[in-house]
Amino acid sequence: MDLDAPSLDAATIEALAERLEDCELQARDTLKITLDHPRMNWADAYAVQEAIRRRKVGRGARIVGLKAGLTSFAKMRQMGVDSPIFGFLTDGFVVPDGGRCRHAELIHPKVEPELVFVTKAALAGPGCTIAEVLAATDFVLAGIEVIDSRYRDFKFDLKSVVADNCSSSRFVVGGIMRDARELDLRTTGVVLEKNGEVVALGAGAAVLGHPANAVAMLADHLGRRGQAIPAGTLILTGGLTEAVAVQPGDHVALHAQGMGCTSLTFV
Ligand code: OOG
Ligand code: MG
Repeated sequence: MDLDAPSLDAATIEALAERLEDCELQARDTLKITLDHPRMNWADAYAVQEAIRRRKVGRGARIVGLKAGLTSFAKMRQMGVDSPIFGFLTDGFVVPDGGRCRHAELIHPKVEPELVFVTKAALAGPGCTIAEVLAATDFVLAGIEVIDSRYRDFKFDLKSVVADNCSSSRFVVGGIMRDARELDLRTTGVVLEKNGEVVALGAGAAVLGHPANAVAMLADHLGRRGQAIPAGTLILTGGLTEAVAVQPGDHVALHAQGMGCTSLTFV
C-alpha cells in the first residue's frame, strides 16, 4: 500500500515540507495537508517526511534514532487512526535526562511513556521477527517522548501525520540500560507522573502485544524500501498510553519496572 510512486510533483513535496517544518521551527499550527491534497498517497506522505529530514540534515542536524508511532490501541483510539507509522529523530530533539524543555518553542506538547530499544546489529525486513529483534538488541531503556503535532488541535489523518514526521518534537531517555533477554517486556510496568501525580500507567504488551513488534514492523517498513535498521540505532517503540498535555512548570517522570526513572521539566 505504501509502495506507490509519489503522485505529487517534487516542487509540491518540497513546499509541503517547508510549510510543516516552518510551523515546527516557529511554533505555529496549520491545517492538515490532505485538505489541500485529498488524493495524496503513502509515498507522498513519506516523501514529505523525507524532504523535512533532508532540510534538517542540510542544516547540520544528525539523525540519532527512529520511532514507531500509533503502536498501541490507546494511541490509535486517542488519535482516531488504525495503523502504525514511522519517523526519525535528530540531535535537536534530545532533552538530557532530568533536563529542561522550553515549552515556548512548542505548539501544544504532550508527553507519552515509551520503551526504547538500541540495536547492536542491523535488522532487515520484510518478515522480521520478535526473536530477531531481541537478538539484535543491545539494550532497552525508558523514554518519554514529547509529541507536538503541527496540526491544529492534533487533528489529522495518517498521511498528514506521516508527512509531519509523526508529530516528533523532543524526547528524553534514561534510567538503567537493561538486557532485553532478562526482562519480560510484555509485563514490564510503566508509571508516568506529572508533578508527582500518576497520570498514565501501563505495561509493555500495550504496544502490539510486545514492544519488539514495533521494531520488527519498522524493519519491515524499511525493508520494503530496500533499507534496514542499522546497528546502533535508538528506536522509540511508541506510546504505551494516551499522551498527556503539559504546561510550563510541569515536571514529568517515567518509572519503568527494572529500568529506573527518566524525567524532564517544561520551562
Ligand atoms: C502521532 C505520534 C504518535 C506514538 O508514540 O504513538 C507517537 C501523534 O499522536 O500525534 O509518537
Ligand atoms: Mg511516540
